[in-house]
Amino acid sequence: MKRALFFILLSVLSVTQLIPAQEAISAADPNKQVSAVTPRAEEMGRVFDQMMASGMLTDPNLCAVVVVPGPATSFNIRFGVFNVIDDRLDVLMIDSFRALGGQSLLHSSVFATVAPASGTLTVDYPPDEAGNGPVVLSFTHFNQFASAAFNTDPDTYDNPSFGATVLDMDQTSIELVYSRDQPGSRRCQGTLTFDPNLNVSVANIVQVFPTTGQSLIVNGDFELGNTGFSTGYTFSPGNLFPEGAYDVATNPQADNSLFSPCGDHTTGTGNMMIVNGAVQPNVIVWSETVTVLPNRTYDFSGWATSVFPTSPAHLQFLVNNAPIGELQLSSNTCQWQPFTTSWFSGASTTATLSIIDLNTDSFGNDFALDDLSFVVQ
Ligand SMILES: [Ca+2]
Ligand SMILES: [Ca+2]
Ligand SMILES: [Ca+2]
Ligand SMILES: [Ca+2]
Repeated sequence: MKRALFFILLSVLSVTQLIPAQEAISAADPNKQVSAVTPRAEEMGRVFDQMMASGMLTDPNLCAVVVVPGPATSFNIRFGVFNVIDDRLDVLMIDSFRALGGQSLLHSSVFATVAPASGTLTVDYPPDEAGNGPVVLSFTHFNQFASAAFNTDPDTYDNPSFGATVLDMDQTSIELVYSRDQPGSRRCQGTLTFDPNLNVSVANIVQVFPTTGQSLIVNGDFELGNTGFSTGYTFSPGNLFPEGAYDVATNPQADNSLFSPCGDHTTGTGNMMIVNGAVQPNVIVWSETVTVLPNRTYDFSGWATSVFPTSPAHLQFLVNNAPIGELQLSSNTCQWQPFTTSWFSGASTTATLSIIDLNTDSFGNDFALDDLSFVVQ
């Protein structure tokens, strides 16, 4: 499917370019004399196949692909933008301040634009032919698998007729803003690099905000020791015979000779939170408050195991005091069980994550926690 849609991009890249009226003003600038040079769709199809085969398009954080077709010596600076993700691309910014080997290029005009199929393309900057600086474009209806194309005229500070080549554009930075009316909306960034094998400059534009795959929980693996969280339990290092007590340590049996000698979940030799379940209800075992973006889905996950076989703990997970999931531990000790549950932030800007034990038996009801994680989707 992506391949078929890529051909739509290729067709807009190949649109016959009309020489703009301003051409007479800068007739000597080869970046404005590009009507003869257009990439052939079949060549670009091969490029796309190679990109797919090389794994260039499998990054889970990939937002969009931007290409500038070669050859390296071409003065035809024609950008093709292909939106990969299910989100609306609103703004594109191009700065070539690191291009031309660090001497920098300034874009003086944008021309021969092709808007997304059912949307619009507006040149916000440069304002006219006399512009000097980055390019800022805004779009409407630039949805998943849609594409757009346009040419720019890059010049140097002191030469408004400078002929920049595709290779000169290397290190050009491209930034995208998605759904800009949404708080915490997605930002993506990439850098143009000429690939001589593909004969095209490619920028894989990947998500840089919000940060994905990174847990907001401090010390979720407990490797920093007894820090980064709050609890209603009593910290009792080396002695977990009392109910309602916990330790952060590497071996439950060292805290209570009746417990199993479990390794932690992270490495087998690291720290875990070891707990002798409380006999009062609703005592918070573990809690932490984190800052969140509104209208985002977060995954709260982690691992737990019984450390004594009798009356296993029944854990409940809460966000902002609302239960969002439970985990009934088995009586098998030292067998780490995962839990994962999702939460939608809505209007919230903070999330207080907590874990309680619904079992209040005094005999048994002993467990450990490790590798707690809270990540935005
Ligand atoms: Ca130029
Ligand atoms: Ca120029
Ligand atoms: Ca650990
Ligand atoms: Ca107990």
